[in-house]
Amino acid sequence: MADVLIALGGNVGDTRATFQKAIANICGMTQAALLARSSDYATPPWGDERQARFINACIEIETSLDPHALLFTLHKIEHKFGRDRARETRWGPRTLDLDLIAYDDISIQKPELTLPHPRWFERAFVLVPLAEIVPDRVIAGRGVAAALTEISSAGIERLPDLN
Ligand code: A4P
Ligand code: MG
Repeated sequence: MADVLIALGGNVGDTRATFQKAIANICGMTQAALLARSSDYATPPWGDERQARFINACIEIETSLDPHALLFTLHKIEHKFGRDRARETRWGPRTLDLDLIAYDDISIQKPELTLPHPRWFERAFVLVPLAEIVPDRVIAGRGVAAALTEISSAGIERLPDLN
């Protein structure tokens, strides 16, 4: 079984409801156990600032799928929840983005799958939820909580749990 960290993001539609359903799909479709789920956070748009704020979260799962099969399944789930890559711009609005942050300590350097995610430590919208669930985790030689102290998390708001 592999220990996997996944970042969720979205800013089109009812993103928090999408996350709930997407997490159930991730566990169902990847034969995974959900080990941890962060709170949802409202985050200022990064990259292209002329769009609605995002909701972001992170989960930790345990799965027996290999990294490529897992990414393929995540893409299927993005599509199921309305993601249309053909119509979107890089860093632009989307219903659901599922990024693989880390898969055990595996390192892969391919365009279609880079592990750990090459930009995980640069983005507060990933680091804030990640530090909530795995503050002591070391990814590619960097501690999660320590990485968070090196960037600004201005404007990020933790949202109350949904009932
Ligand atoms: N790919 C390679 N490695 C990975 C990996 N570890 N996990 C490939 C996931 N995918 C990986 O991904 C593009 C290609 O990367 C895929 O075909 C996959 O095979 P994508 O998800 O289609 O592209 P993207 O999400 O537009 O680009 P990228 O670079 O992942 O950017 P972001 O940061 O995910 O951009 N602001 C806030 N506040 N919150 C957000 O969630 N998200 C974005 C999207 C922009 N601004 C944001 C947020
Ligand atoms: Mg992505």
